[in-house]
Amino acid sequence: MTSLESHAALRAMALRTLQRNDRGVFTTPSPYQYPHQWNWDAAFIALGWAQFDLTRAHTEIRSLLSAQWHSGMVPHIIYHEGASDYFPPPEFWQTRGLPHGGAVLSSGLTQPPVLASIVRRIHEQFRGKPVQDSFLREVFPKIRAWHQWLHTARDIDGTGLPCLIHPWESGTDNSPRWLAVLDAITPYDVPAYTRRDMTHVQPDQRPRTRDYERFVFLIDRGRRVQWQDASLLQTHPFLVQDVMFCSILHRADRDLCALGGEIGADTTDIERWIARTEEVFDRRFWNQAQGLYLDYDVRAGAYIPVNTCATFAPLYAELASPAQTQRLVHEHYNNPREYAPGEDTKYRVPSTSKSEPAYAPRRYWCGPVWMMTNWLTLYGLKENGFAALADELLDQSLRLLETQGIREYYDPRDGTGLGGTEFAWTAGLALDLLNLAL
Ligand code: 2M8
Repeated sequence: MTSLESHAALRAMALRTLQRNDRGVFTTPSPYQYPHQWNWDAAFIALGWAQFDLTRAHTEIRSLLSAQWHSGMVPHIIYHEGASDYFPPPEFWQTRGLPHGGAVLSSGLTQPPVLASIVRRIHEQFRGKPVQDSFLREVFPKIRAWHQWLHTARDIDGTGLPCLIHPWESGTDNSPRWLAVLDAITPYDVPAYTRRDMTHVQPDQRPRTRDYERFVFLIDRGRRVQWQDASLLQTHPFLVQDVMFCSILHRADRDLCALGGEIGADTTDIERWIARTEEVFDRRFWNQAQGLYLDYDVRAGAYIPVNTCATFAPLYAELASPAQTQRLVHEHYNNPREYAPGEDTKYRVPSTSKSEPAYAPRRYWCGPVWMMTNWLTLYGLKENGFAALADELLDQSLRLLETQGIREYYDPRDGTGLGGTEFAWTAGLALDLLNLAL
């Protein structure tokens, strides 16, 4: 097959995957494992839909925002169709009827706010179309309210860098960067529950039992304080500032500011968030000795000394200086003991550095390659002058998709497709990557 033919085949497969997961007003991440709407998945899925059907892309985003809480939070799981065999079911969160909650059944957590950046990408493609222009006017204030909530209700130290209250908010659930923080927590009074996440995926690829127990414990602590932001900041046992989340938010703030400019909105508050993040980001996250960005454990008042691919996210946010960029690329991204292919791996970017004791090439966020983090890293490289490295990552990503199918994640050693099949955000990302390959 020529590359043109294989790209056309991938495009068709990506569309079939979106259609397979289409529930009319929202798209499931995968037909079996995740039968509801997820926040950042929905954004990437909308980007995919936009390549075929702009109205369907708008519907995806409208459905997501229809679950926005009165506080401004946009939740991480939205149960448009009620319960399923997924754990946790909607009632488990105890979010129904909360005065600061939303109109649609949802979790009590949020997820990385990539939405503004995706709306901007879609807008750039369809600017000038009346449906797109009115869509932008409709969603802009809602996304701004979400960002405002993140920069204020989740701000514990005046930096405006939001705190996360659960590893699920990072989207990288069982990443080794959270393991020591979780280990320091002793769960008690954990409600009875039955895991369902291993029905469709092998247990050795999923989070460990002890981590899952803490995931459930943290949900229980959240619901006991009715998910009130002030109480969570004061008492919640898990409180971290995440390099990747804050990078995604910063990029999204900048994209939102540009979108606000297009519709003549007042963007003073957004400009303030942008300036504040630029001022505090390095102080909070940069580790000069290691040449890495590290997450921060707010409860312990300490850096989390774990090297994962989250360290490349500031490139995507354009928060890294030229000197920091050089160190990230030469000491880490190109290092065969960490992220570069070598004797032990063929594919970039392992989600956890190969040098980490917790690196596990098949276990969920502990090592496998994810299209979402490849996408982020690719744009980071491209926009910081590393065109050849970005092209190489694009080629590798397309090869994985074309040879292994549209999977949830991939083994960096030989590329084997793993986790959920027919994975919708992977399809959305594949379609965006194909645009880059044109
Ligand atoms: C995974 O997270 C959910 C919990 O939110 C799970 O494991 O059950 C993560 O990969 C997350 O980033 C993703 O949004 C979600 C759906 O694809 O699955």
